[in-house]
Amino acid sequence: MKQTGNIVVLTGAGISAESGIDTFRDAGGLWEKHRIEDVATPEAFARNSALVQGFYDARRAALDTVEPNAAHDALARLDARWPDDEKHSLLIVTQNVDDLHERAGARRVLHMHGELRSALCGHCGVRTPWQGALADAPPCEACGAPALRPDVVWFGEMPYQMPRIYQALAKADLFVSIGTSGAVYPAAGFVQEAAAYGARTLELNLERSEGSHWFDESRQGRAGELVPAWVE
Ligand code: BJW
Ligand code: ZN
Repeated sequence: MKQTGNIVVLTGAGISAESGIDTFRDAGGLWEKHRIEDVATPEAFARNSALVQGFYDARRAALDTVEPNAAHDALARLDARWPDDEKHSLLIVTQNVDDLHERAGARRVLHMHGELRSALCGHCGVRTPWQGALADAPPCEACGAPALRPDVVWFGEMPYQMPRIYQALAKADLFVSIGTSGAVYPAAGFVQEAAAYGARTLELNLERSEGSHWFDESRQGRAGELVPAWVE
């Protein structure tokens, strides 16, 4: 068994649920009006950009009304105390587009599915910090293309920073997955990737997920309880 110096944490919508942000695949909220597959695709944006912009504008505005919870706080404490040297590293890979890890104080965070508080030029690829609505955004400052889009990764698009993630998985001694259903690839495959390189794997989720059987250990409960208990 390797030591647990190199840690990769993967987070999903379940870690922000107790902050009041709806998850994608649980009952309730936004997702009963729109199937995620119908709004989170480039085809949906091409078909009805107003619908898709409105969907993300509402979620961006809602960020002002929520706060990090005990699970985000615990990961921020882990980040603050975990060394970064030849024997230790930490990478928090989040699938979430909210900024609650950062607001809790975590620094080693990678947003593989993009960020609500960023806008992307679909023409030239420039990414710009963004707070307000995109529905009435001006043209791209870099190339003049008319419409900026949400800087999020839709189905069929390549998630951000995959080489860096696979490098971290390859050297991981411990892989911990928190609050994700394991329904969306490539993130759903990270557990097998890490295990193949010899990492111990741990799942913390409200219920058993589609990929639970891939983990060495799976604990069921609320992230706000399980994550502080694991970190401390
Ligand atoms: C709690 C809790 C509490 C609740 N405490 N827990 C067939 C096979 C394999 C792949 C494919 C396939 N067909 C198509 C694909 C590819 C496709 C894919 O995976 N499709 C699946 C539907 C099968 N993937 C892609 O297209 C990706 N790109 C890609 O593959 O590029 C090529 C490539 C190849 C190889 C390497 C690299 C690249 C892109 C996927 C983009 C996903 N985008 C979204 C939208 C982002 C913007 C936005 O936010 O709107 O990302 S979709 C949505 O799902 C969002 C999430 O990040 C993602 C994952 O959801 P998550 O976080 O797991 O949420 P839920 O709701 O599903 O689960 C929450 C969990 O929390 C539940 O289990 C609850 O129980 C739990 N929970 N309360 C603890 N209090
Ligand atoms: Zn541009």
